[in-house]
Amino acid sequence: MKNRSPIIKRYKGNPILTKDDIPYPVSTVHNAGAVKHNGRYIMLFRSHLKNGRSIIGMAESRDGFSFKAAQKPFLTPAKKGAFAEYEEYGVEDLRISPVEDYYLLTYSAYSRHGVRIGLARTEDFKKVERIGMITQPDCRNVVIFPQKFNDSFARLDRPHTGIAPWSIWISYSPDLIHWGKSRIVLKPMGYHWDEMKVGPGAPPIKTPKGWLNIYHGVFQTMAGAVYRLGAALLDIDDPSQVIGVSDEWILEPEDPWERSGYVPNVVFTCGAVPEPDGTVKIYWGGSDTVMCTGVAKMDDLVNLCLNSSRPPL
Ligand code: BMA
Repeated sequence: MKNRSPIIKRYKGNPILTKDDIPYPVSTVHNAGAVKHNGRYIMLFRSHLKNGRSIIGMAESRDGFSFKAAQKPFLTPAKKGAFAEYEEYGVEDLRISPVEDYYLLTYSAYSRHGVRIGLARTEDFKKVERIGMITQPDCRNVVIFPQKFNDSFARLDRPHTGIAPWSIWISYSPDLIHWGKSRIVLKPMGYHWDEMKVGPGAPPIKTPKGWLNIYHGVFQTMAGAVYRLGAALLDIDDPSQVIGVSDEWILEPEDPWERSGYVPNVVFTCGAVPEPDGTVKIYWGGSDTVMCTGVAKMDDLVNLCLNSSRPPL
């Protein structure tokens, strides 16, 4: 067992949330954004409905491990108004960024026009206010930094183009609606575990040595794609600058529910909660089917980025 995830210690009670825990009909529970709000852990998770489209549900916990799902879904596709046209096929993979005294929620919105990112806001996880669609297709995996840089919001995202591999970019905005000054941050590396694509995972976490970015990397095999997690460290004042990227992945599919399910061989994160004791609880979907968690020491992740770095671009 000594080679199992030395960096992230999996919780023994995984999976922590499955479709059997949800009081309304769903066929999966995965890829949850996570945050600690008023001392309670909140997960906003994705569920496939039995028509193959996705909605977002909510679960709460006192300890970050044992979660209870809310009676009703948290966010379902808008039925009317400006958002309806772009959410028709479902809402997925929501991230939660704590900013000042509220939370920004970014989620993939699917429609006949492609996938783009919706931005919403909540203060209490009871009332949600949609703000705008903030990307064109196909730009996904938007995570907003929890603070401004020179009066601008900043985000990492994952645009897609046919002539370069899916990579992580950064953009800035004065008002959360208009985004620009885009720059590339991190690219997949050839013949490496993340060679097919990389995308932002959990919203960046501030550490004394830089912004910790837990991201996903994908490798295409003869048996399909394998999704793993990696770690990168970005400069604290100028997060477009990469200080280091761990050459090794930090988590790969190992448990049975990570190796088989709706989409086999997937660990995919949308949320991580930093703790005052220097650890971080990382939440990930296993095989697009169940939710799992594990604990890492922030210093271990940071040191991996600093001591075994591969070139970012
Ligand atoms: C990505 C997203 C994720 C999913 C992953 C593996 O493209 O759709 O929601 O977890 O694929 O299927």
